[in-house]
Parts: sequence; C-alpha cells; structure tokens
Amino acid sequence: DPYADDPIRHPALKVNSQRPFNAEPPPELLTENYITPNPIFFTRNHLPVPNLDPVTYRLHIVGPPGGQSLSLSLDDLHQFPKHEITATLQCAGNRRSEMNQIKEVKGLEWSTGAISTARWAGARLCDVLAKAGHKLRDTEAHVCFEGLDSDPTGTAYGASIPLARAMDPEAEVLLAYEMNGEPLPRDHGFPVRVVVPGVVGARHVKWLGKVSVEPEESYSHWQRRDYKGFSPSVDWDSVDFDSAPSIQELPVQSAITEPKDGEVVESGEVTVKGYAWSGGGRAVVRVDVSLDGGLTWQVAELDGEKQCPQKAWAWRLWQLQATVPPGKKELNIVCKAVDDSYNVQPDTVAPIWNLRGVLSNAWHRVHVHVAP
Ligand code: MTE
Ligand code: MO
Repeated sequence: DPYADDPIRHPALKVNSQRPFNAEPPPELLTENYITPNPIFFTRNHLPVPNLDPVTYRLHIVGPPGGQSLSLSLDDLHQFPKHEITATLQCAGNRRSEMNQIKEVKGLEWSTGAISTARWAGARLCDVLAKAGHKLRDTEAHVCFEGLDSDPTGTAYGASIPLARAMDPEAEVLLAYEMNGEPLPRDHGFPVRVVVPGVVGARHVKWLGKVSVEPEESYSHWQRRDYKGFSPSVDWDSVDFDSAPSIQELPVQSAITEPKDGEVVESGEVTVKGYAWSGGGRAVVRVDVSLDGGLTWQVAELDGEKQCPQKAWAWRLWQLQATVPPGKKELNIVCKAVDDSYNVQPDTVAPIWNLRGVLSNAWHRVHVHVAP
C-alpha cells in the first residue's frame, strides 16, 4: 500500500477521498480563526505523501546557459532572506459539489472548505532564481516545478507559473519552509513547497524537488490536461484542453459558513458568517448578504487584516447581525463579494458549469428554518 506511510490526520476533517488523502474542515471551524490552524488546513493530495529526510533533502534549481545550477539543502535555503506573508490557498475545485448538482462533473466533491489561510515563510523564488543567474529575458517563459511525490510509473506532480510572476519581487512567490511558525506539516509539502499568492492552489507545488525555467508551460498532466475552464457546452467528447489557458489567478469568491444549510435558527436575530477572497492580490471591498434569496441586501462587516493594494493575498472573514423579519418561517440566505476591480460573482451556477467543475463561484445560498 503506497499510502501506508501517510501522516495521521485531524478527526474533524471531512474526508472526500482517503487515498490519495483529500479533506476539508467543516465550515464553522474554517471561519473560527483568521489564520487556519495547521491540523485543519484543507488537504489536496493527488498521490501518496512522500517521507522526506530534511538532512539529505536537496532542492535542484536548473540554471540558465552560462549560469549555475544549484543543489540547495534546507540550510542553504535558510541563508536567503526570510520572507513572510499571509496568503489564502484555494483549490480550483472549491464548491464543486454545487456544480455537480446542476449536471454531473468529474472531480472530488468539495463543499465550501477547499480554501484555507496561513502565515507562510521562506525564501523568495526571485532571490533563488537570481542566484542561479536567471533574469527576466523572455517574458513568455515559464517556471516549472516538480514535486517529489510520484505515481507507480514514476511520474511526479508538476505545474508552472509565468516567469514574469516568479521574478517579480512584489508578487512574493515563496519557496516556503514554514507554515504558521512551524516547519511545513507533511501533508502540506514538508520540507519545502511553492506558495504563489493569488494563484490557484494547483501551482503551489508541495514536496518541491526541482525548479527550471522553460520556454513552455509544464508538460505535467495537471498543467495541460486539468485545471482549465470551459463553456457549459463542452463535454468529454468535444473538450480540447489545448484551446484553454491554464488557470492561474482565481476569480472573486465568497461563501456562508454559518448558519448551515437546513439548520433551524432562532427568531429575532440571526448572525451570518463567512469568508470572501479574490485572486491576483485583488482586495475584497464589500460583501452583500440577503435573507430573502437576493431581493433585498445588507452590507456585511469585514473582519481580518486590511492588506496592501495589489497584494491582498489573504481572505476577509465577514459577518452580519440581522433582524429576522417577524412571521418568517424560513430564510434564503445569500452572499456575494465584490473585489477592488469591481468583479462580482455570478448569481447562479448553471451558466458557469464546466465538465471539470472548477471555478465554482456563484452566489452562495443557504436555506434555513426559523424556530417558531
Ligand atoms: N503538490 C504536489 N507535489 N502534489 C499535489 O498533489 N496538489 C496541488 C497543490 N500542490 C499537489 C501539490 C493542489 S491541486 C492544491 S489545491 C494544493 O496543493 C493544496 O495544498 P494543501 O494540501 O496544502 O492545501
Ligand atoms: Mo487543487
């Protein structure tokens, strides 16, 4: 059993798949803290978790012609200036289960919890690439990452990001060795993972083994044949993966974490809680909440760190204390967020349905009963 050596996990996690391990925290735990505690941070593994020795671990950085390739130990990586950021990581498949309710999609049945937030620390990728002699010569180039997890044929997890993002110090792409002040937990990439703030989780390669600069995107399955969006009209017979760009920055997202669907709430006052986030460093500027399915709206209170413009890498938690209209027997609670480019979420999921069930960011809806 290639999974026999996987780590032990927190019992509160809702498991979507045991082997490989995929699990999310229940919604009410997810927004209990601005920074998600490591044991309940959602986990998305495609393969068994490798068991890597931090002493013999080496990160291979392929140098450019005329530059130098680097073989970095964990100690070597600590010699680069330590950079720390708070960033939210979201899987492209977050909220896929809502898409699946419209029409079947292929993928794990994520609810609203394939998203979490941590303090990440490590070396900046741009500093390490510069040390190997890389420069931003070619703005069409890509930085390819390879994980040390692999399938029985020896194929490793891989992904890439544009070189321009990797070389931009303001993009704060990290080779992270710490998560919330501790060494990375095994499930989250021990000893080193990539963190690409504002970009889809799939590019944050864990158990990082190799970094190279290439003229083309990574040839990995997960870069070329997955994690792409399509029209609702495209099915598995007609899909042409080469025709669509790989997902990088994610669209604006929000979800209600309390109350839960089907719950009974007290009459009088109701507290609605949730999270909101947008990709590309775009800040969430407002969250609107409706108790009547979207007929009337109230503005929620935003909690959490206010962040630098263009570098809002982390989510905002939000809440609204609202009066339950007297006589109401049920509430159709809805939330939607707006980011600083005034991007909004689509009102329903059907028009954004796609065969892989990615980019599911319609208004989030929760139906509750009011106690008599
Ligand atoms: N890196 C490796 N090496 N193997 C993987 O399976 N999964 C990716 C990414 N990096 C993956 C990986 C995907 S799809 C996501 S959403 C994030 O890791 C999840 O990171 P987490 O498990 O720390 O939440
Ligand atoms: Mo993902």
